[in-house]
Amino acid sequence: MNVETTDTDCLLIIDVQNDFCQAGALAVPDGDAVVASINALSTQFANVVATQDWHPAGHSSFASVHKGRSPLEQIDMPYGPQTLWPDHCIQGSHGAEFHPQLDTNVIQNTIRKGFRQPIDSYSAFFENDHTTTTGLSGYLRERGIKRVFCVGLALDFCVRFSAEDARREGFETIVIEAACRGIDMDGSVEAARQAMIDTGVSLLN
Ligand code: VGL
Ligand code: ZN
Repeated sequence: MNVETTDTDCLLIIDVQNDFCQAGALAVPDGDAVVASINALSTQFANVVATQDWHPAGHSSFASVHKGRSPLEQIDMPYGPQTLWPDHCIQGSHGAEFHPQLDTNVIQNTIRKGFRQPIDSYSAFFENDHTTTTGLSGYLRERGIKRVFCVGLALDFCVRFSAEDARREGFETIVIEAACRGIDMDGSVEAARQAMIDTGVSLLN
């Protein structure tokens, strides 16, 4: 895919990690397919940032730490509803590493998120309490970034919430759908697309 980019555009590569790809702990259907598209895109951007889901063992988003709970169930956390997941992207594990074919040389900065035990973080900008910041907005602003192009995994979770926050933070925001894949539980991909559109995010396919 060819996109016209300027030096105030940033490609934001979200969570292209082994655990979200084939045979991973939280494999996104066809997740590996994003790697080639992202590698083709990333060389077209002067600014490239990636995120890495980066949980401590026993993270509060893991179903395994909630007695009697299973992955994909929802629970109430102090900051709101939280979906429970299989153990995934544990700090330092193989599953937390970037997909081996992802071109990481072009990545200028990596934002790690979800490293606080009591709180999950889908968005690259704010944790799930919508208050605790990762510092990404300030970083992008200081670098003069005006437009953020989001790609990666999963479209209906981390890509969605990153894109919505990017827009709310004042960046023009585009999700390149061909370079994303979703988990898609209970129509969550369609819900995510609608929510992103309602927030002012552009979907490019
Ligand atoms: C993600 C669920 C849990 C994602 C991360 O990257 O979309 N989803 N942690
Ligand atoms: Zn996670």
